Amino acid sequence: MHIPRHFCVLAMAAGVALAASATPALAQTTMKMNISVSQNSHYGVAIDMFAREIEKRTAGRYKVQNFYSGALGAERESIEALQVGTLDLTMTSTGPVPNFVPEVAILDIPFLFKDYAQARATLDGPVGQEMLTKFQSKGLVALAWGENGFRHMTNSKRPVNSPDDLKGLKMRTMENPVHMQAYKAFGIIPTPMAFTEVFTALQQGTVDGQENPVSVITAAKFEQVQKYMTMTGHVYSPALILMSKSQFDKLSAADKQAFLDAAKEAVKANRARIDEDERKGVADLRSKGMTIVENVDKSKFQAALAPTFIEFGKKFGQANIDKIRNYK
Ligand code: EAX
Repeated sequence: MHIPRHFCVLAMAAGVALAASATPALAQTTMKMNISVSQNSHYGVAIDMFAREIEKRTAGRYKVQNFYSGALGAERESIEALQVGTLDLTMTSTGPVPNFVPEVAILDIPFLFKDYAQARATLDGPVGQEMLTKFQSKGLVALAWGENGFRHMTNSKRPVNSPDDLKGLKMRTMENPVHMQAYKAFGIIPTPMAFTEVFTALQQGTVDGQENPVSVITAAKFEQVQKYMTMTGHVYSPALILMSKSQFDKLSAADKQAFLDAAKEAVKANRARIDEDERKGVADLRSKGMTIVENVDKSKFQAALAPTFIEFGKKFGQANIDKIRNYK
């Protein structure tokens, strides 16, 4: 029996339509996540891992659409957007965070942590975990501590071998009150600005220099606009994976756990990338023309901050600072 071809096509189309109507469409929610640095970075690998983990752990109920290089705003703007609900997620340094959660500022004190292992253990331990609970009352959920890294000084004027060489340099700083107070003690003229403006400011000479971890300096290609770097390691810069509380509260208990677990996987990728950047980044920057001072006497930089450390002891409680500094 010959069945005309167009009947076959119609029958197939009907079959497909029937099957589709029988399968309930997956209700999928897409969330937006924004970072200030490029996708090829220690934050980029983290949020891309996060996005994969969310889709897997929620069986596709949630998707995360990632934006990089400050496409949806700088770090401070992103945190404000989480609070008002116009952005769902961000990964940010603690730079602007004290403006929202003052308790976090203690972590920005220079020379607080001695190395990555201690910093990570402290943040993953009781001190860091307790601090994460301070975000909920500010319309934010801190899913996990991430990492930005130990910060180093760069400038376009001169090599910095001692704190005296910093005097008079106009340096971009994060919008962070602890950093700005400390850097003034070095004789630096601190110029706070959002990270998204830094490359242009350095290129135009609006500022002489800036300070950031190797991961950020390499991701932002600062070797194109900075001649000198000194491995001061003067501040350990934590990072955070933050979520809008209004969005987090809509999740089921299981999905809340999925977001928390996905954040943990993201931080593993984040820290692994930093370890790699720390191994290779300095040689890479030197090969691209930067003059790098590696073995500075950090005790001289710490000595220059002695009066400021006394101020920080009064502001945060010396016992609180020592509890972190001596954490093992
Ligand atoms: O979080 O603003 C900064 O210098 C930060 O280190 C950068 O945005 C990565």
